Amino acid sequence: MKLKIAIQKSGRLHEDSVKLLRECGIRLDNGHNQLRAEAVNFPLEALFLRDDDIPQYVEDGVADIGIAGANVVLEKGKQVAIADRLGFGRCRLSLAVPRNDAYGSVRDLAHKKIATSYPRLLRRYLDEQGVEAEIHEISGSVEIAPGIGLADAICDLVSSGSTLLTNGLKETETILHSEALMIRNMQLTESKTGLLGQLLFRIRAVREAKRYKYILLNAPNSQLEAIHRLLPGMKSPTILPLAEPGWSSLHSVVQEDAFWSITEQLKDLGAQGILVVPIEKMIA
Ligand code: PRT
Ligand code: ZN
Repeated sequence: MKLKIAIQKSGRLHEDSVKLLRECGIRLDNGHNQLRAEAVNFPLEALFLRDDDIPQYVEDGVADIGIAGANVVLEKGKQVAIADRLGFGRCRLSLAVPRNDAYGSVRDLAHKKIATSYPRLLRRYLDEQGVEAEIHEISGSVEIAPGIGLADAICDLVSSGSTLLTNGLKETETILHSEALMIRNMQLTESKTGLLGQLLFRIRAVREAKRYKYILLNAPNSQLEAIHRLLPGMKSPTILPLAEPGWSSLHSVVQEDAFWSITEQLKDLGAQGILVVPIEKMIA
């Protein structure tokens, strides 16, 4: 019995999805097969699909789980559950209008024509805002619609904003913040639920590890307490005596962001030879 995971075949989410599995210690052996791959060291099989099809395959149980953007999952509205948010593939679904248009609020879009590949999410947003507008569904190159007179505004994914800029558009409202999601079939068997639990446990350990660094430093014994207070670590730091009398080596973990704000204080307390190294997995 294997857990079947649907992954984007190629595109923006493919690399990060495969990398996530690899960081979880799961190696895919796909030989020359472009459609599926077996994991060599975990009971898992990957199916490579177009991202738009992933929610349907997971709903139908062709795949047990899948990785797709929240934008796709919510737009498709299939009966699937969200198992975790994965933190990559971040973007936003936004409204944009020609740069030179006067724009005060979303009310200005009333009775206008808006081009999008996300009619369902856009409809929901406009309804919430009480704005009546015409939604024109197109499947690609949405950003050129206003320039060729096809629409007055667009609703599309944005990350850096450069596509909007080069097409003479300005972003006016964000209707969804998106990232890759792990979705799951609603009727997984008990044993597949168990396997998914193991996978999610690894994913969280990898994610947790990325937030922290392992720190090693040497310090005079008299300052160990003060340094320990700056570095709460996991539970308590490891302290090893150095060959030089009165000195110890202290090992702990520290949040990446916090580290930069305490470096000066550590040095003021006499810490020397500070090493900060990445952690691969972290299980609290
Ligand atoms: O072939 P398949 O159907 O599988 O792929 P696809 O072409 O439909 O999707 P793909 O690979 O482009 O994107 C897959 C997923 O990546 C999306 O569903 C989002 O969840 C996520 N993602 C993250 C993005 C972007 N960032 C993004 N910037 N998807 C698309 N874009 C496009 C956007 O549509 C616009 O054309 O990039 C352009 C804007 O980018 P900026 O940087 O110029 O603002
Ligand atoms: Zn797609």
